[in-house]
Amino acid sequence: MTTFKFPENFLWGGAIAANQAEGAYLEGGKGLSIVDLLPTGENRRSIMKGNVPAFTPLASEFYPSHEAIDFYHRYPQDIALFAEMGFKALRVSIAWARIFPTGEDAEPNEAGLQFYDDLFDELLKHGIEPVVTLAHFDVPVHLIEKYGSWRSRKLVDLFENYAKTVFTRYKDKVKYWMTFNEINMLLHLPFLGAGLAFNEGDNIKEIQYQAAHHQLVASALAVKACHKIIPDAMIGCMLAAGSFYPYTCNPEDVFQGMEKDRESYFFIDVQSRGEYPGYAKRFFKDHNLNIVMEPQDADILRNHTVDYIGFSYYSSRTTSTDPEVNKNMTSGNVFGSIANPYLAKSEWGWTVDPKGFRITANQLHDRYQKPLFVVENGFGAHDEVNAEGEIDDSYRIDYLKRHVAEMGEAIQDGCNIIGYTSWGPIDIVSASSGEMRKRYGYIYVDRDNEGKGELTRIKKKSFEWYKNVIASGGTDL
Ligand code: BGP
Repeated sequence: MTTFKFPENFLWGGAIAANQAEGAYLEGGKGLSIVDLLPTGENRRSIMKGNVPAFTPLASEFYPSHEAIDFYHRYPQDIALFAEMGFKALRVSIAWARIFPTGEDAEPNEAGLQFYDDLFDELLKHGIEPVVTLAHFDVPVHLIEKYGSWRSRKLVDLFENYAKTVFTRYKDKVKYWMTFNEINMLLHLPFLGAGLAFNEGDNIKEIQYQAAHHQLVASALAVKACHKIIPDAMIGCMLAAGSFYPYTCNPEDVFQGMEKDRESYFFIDVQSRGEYPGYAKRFFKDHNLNIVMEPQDADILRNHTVDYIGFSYYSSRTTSTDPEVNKNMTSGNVFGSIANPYLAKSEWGWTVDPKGFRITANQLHDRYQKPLFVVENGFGAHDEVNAEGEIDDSYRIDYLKRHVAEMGEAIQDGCNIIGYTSWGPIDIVSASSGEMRKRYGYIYVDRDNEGKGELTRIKKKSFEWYKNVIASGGTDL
C-alpha cells in the first residue's frame, strides 16, 4: 500500500461531544440533558435502552457527564494542544439544554450562547474550523418528561427553533454543521439516541420509527434553515456506519447482511435522497407500524436534503442466519453484529477492520454520490502512565495508521472524503460505558472511572505521530 498525499484542503482534526467533554452540567444556566441521567456501571446500558428509573440524578449514583473533563473551563488550553498538532478542524456539539434549558424556553439562555461564541472564537483564533453537531445524545430532560421526547411531533418545532437560533448566532463563525449524531442509534440505544423512555405496554418499534420520522423531518427543516441563514455553509447527516459482512456465501446470510445495512442506511436514504425507500414502507406494513406523517412532510424531506454524509467508523459488522453460529460468535455490539473470526477485537470487543473502513466508505460513496466526512474513528483502550509519566499508546498509532491508509485508498477509489476528525483527540467520557478508562485521546486526562484525578493533561506517544500525519498530508504514517 503506497502512502498517499491527501488533498491540501483536507480537514484533519478531532471530534468531541458536549456531553462527554464539557462537564459544568448545570453551570451557566444549562438544564439537565439525557446523559446527565446516565451513571457508570451495569444499569447504564439498560437506561440507554429506555428503562429510565428517574428523570433526576440519583444521589446513590456517579454521573460522569456532570464534570466530564471540564472542557467547559479548560477549552483554551485544550485547543492550544489541538493547534500544536496542526488541527484544521474540531468537531464539537452544542448542548441543546445550554441554549434552551428546558428545550422550550421563550428566550434562549444568553450565557449558553456566549459560551459557544467564545469557544468558536478560540478555535478560529488558531485557524481551526468548528464542525458543529446540533444534537449529540443530549435532549433536554424537560422535553422527555413533558412530551416523551421525540415520540412527540412537538419536538420538531422546538428543534427547528433551536437550530435557527444557533445558525443565526454563529453564522459568521461556523460553516460546517450536522444534525443528529449517529441518528441510527435511535434503534439500538433509544434513550441515548432520542430520549425515548418506554412504559409497560408501549409498542416500542412503532414509537422508535415515529420518533425517527420526527427527527428526519426536523433534520430536513434544519437543512432548510441552514441554507437560508448561512448560504455558504455545508450541513450534513451523521451515521454510525460499518458495513455488514455475511458470515457465509449462503444467499440467506447475504440477504440478511443487506437488510442489516439497510436498517442504518434507511435514515441516510431519507436525508440524502429525500424520500422513504420502498423497503422501509414494506417494513412498516409487514410490522403493522402506523407512522403518522403530516401532509407537508413529503415535500419537506424531498426539498431539503443534506450536502454531505457524515459518518463514524469504528469497525465492520458480521451477520449469520445460523442459530449455532450466532450462539457461538456472540459480541456485545449494539448493532447485533456477531464476532468475525478473521479479525482481532479491542478490549471492549470492538472488531478491528481497517479494510472495512475502505469498504464502508466506498459503499456510502456508491449509494449517495455526495461528499463524505469521517467525523469519528478511533481506538478505545486502557492507557497506562509509566513511571516516567509517559504513555506509550503504540497500539492506538497502529490502529489509526492502518485506518488512515485505507481512507487514502478510498479517496483514490473515487470517494470524495473531505475530512477526518478522529474521535476523542483528548480522553473524554465513553458514551456506551460511561468510563474514562476507555481512552481515545492523543492527550491523556488524569481522571478515572470514579471521578478521581486532577484532570491534568499529558501528551501521549500518538500526539507527535498525529502531528506528523497532518504536517505530511497523510504521507508520514
Ligand atoms: C459513538 C458516539 C461518540 C463516542 C463513540 C465512541 O457512538 O458518537 O459519542 O462515544 O461512539 O464510543 P464509546 O465512547 O462508547 O467508546
